[in-house]
Amino acid sequence: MKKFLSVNDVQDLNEIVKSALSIKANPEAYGDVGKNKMLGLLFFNPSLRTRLSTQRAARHLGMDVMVMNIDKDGWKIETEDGVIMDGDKAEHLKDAAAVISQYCDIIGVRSFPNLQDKEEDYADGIMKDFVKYAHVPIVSLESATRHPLQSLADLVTIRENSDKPKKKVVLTWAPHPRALPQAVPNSFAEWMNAADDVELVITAPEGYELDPEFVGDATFTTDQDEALKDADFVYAKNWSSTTEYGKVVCKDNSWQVTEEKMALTNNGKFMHCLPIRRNVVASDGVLDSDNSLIIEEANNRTFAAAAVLKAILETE
Ligand code: AN0
Ligand code: CP
Repeated sequence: MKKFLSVNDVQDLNEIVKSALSIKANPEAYGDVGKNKMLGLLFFNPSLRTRLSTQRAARHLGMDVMVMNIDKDGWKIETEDGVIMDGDKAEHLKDAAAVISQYCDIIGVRSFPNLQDKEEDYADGIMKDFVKYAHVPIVSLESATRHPLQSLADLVTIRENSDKPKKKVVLTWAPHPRALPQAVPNSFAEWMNAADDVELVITAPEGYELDPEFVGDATFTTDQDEALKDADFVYAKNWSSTTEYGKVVCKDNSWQVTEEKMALTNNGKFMHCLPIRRNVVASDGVLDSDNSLIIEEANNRTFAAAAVLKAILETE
């Protein structure tokens, strides 16, 4: 694997899920794969799970890691091409990416959308520029449009928890006081559509439809109760409006995932990428129930990241 930005960078989906599960079963078995290799993790935005689980993954492979809050601790980065840099930005992304490539064998980048201009966000400029200007493989730690390490961990979690040949997976929008990116639901939909054992249903209020590129052949409905019927997995996530891009339009609390909502499912398991606002997105009763997979899902981030790093290291 030469980069990891979306499901399209994965040659064999079943193989990478298997690889993650095999590392999980025996995390010490691959301790030489990344010997004398350096991973750089660059954060333009906050993170708990991605930041820690990816470091843990690197350690399982015997890799060293450097982490940088590039937005706070580095020079202010210019991304425009050909500009006269006489403003407040001291370093161009093309130089930073090339320099970091001198120190690192793989670079991970987290960069959220600005949620102002959809076209600009969906162009995913920072991630694409790192791919263009770095000399080493780039791993997305969540871009403006996708969160592939999360989606791989989600698929691993779903496969671990059901061997049904077709699992009904429902991606449901849920309320949130702030405007959040569309990267997690986009990416989740894209990965679920690529999996042969998942029937995906997406439910969200009007104006929150995801881009057709990500919805693919999934069913979309604005009727959450209808969607939840017989679900094997319920994946909750807030995202900001599509029609009024980047805005919070719907504040309807009846979209919160509660025990009453979960009762509509087929004894369904509950998932969320975290961080989650309790009793806003989903109730304590759901999050702390035996059917909640949130902590195992976060645990699987380590093995998803390890499988991706291993696939890249083995390609070099
Ligand atoms: C981010 C998001 O919604 O994309 C990160 C989730 C992994 N969440 C928040 O900003 C709360
Ligand atoms: N799920 C996830 O990516 O969490 P962080 O934003 O804390 O890394």
